[in-house]
Amino acid sequence: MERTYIMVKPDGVERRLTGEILRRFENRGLRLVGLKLLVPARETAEAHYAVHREKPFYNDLVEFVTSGPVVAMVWEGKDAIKIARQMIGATKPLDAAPGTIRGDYTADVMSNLIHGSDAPETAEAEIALWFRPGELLT
Ligand code: IDP
Ligand code: MG
Repeated sequence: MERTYIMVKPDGVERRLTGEILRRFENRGLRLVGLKLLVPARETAEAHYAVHREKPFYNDLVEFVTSGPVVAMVWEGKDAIKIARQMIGATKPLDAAPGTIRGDYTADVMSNLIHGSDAPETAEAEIALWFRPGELLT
């Protein structure tokens, strides 16, 4: 069993795509073990995207992800990290295949609706960053 941090970004909440995204994860058979709606604090967003802090888009990215409410979630299942990344689709709009969340609902490289952890180590760090242990099912 594996856990992954998934977040509907402010554009996804604003566009009323939260239900559609939840439905896709439920249909795929992953188990929801944590869920909350919040406007991210700047420090949380900066820590979440720390790996990108030298990138030219970093400041805009932090601005974007703190611009409104997000839906923070933890999903559990066998190979949950890779399965979620597959469902989310590629970062570059041209590479985001139809049938993926990004490929079906966005063509913007930054406002791309959803985040998903990319590896077991980042999943663990992101879950700890966004959730207290008591907020997650066991
Ligand atoms: P990922 O979300 O698919 O893992 P990353 O490369 O980790 O993609 O980038 C994190 C986030 O930064 C992306 O989801 C997107 O919102 C934003 N981003 C990535 N590349 C660019 C870019 O070239 N311009 C603007 N924003 C970008
Ligand atoms: Mg990433």
